[in-house]
Amino acid sequence: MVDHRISLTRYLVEQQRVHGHIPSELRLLLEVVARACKRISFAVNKGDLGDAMGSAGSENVQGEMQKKLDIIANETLIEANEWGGHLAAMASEEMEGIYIVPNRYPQGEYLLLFDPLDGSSNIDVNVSIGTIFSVLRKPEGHPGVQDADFLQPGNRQVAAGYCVYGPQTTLVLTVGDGVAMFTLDREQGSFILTRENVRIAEDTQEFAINMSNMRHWDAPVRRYIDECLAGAEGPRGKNFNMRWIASMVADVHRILSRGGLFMYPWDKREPHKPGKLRLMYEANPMGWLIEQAGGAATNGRQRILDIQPGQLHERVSVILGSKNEVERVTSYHSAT
Ligand code: P6P
Repeated sequence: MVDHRISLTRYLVEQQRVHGHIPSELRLLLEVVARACKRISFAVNKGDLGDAMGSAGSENVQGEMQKKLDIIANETLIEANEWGGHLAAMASEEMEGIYIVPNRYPQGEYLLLFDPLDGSSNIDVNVSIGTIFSVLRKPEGHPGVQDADFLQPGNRQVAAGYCVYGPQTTLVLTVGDGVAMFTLDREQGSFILTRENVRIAEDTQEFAINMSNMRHWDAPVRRYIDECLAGAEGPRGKNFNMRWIASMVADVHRILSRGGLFMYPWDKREPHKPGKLRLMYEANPMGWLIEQAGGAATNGRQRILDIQPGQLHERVSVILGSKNEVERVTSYHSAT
């Protein structure tokens, strides 16, 4: 039987050849990233049958305890991408500084940023986790690559996506022409197009936030959640549902699949930090995907993709998802 399904490879070739959306170097980069995600998926899916579970006994640059799979995922992405000639450098949540492609390999024109395994506190309890990635062009006009080359706003991304390791392994991608989803066919070992032109409804009755932080929130967030909790008898005139997976990839995948609002806002616990999540390799790629699907993403006051980064690992307050709800929360901030 002829397989009429469209593979990731064919989708990317058509984005390159038919739509002219991506050059061949970027197509090759995305195929390598997808192959790396496939390998990470196989390591994650082994669970206790492999020897990759549990803590690595080390801390990452963020001072967070590393899981063995955090390190394996990071190394998998580095090794898969360093030799291909399409990248100048990489940056990762698991590494302090940038990783410049070694001189023994040709240097390319792209920069790859990633959170190699987001939500890794969920690994040991078998809850969905994922890899988040973002691609920028290396600025021209100077040889080599510098840290500052990475400090570009999210509106300069040329590709962004994630791979969620859940009941299915699904790669979700945008190159600026909408959002497409590819499910891993484990029998053939290839990602198959299962959804494209993904759209998020502008309204929702489902929000995602860690409610245990309620007493630490700023007034606009507190007002929004209180109104949701007041339900049909309250000012919103409708009931709301709540979800919190504590894995951004899984929460965002649900929102891309059925709408919703995700918030990890600034709070009083560490007032000097603008938020918990990272701008460059979490909020920017997720924000672009959400916008490409018709949603919105702000830090409460500004479009996330317009934020000019000052540091590679800087954090940001994140409010993203169904457009009308993001605009409502953002309006509550501007009212203060
Ligand atoms: P909390 C995972 O550690 C993560 O970075 C995101 O994936 C997730 O949304 C958030 O932190 C969960 O944070 O404070 O609820 O454990």
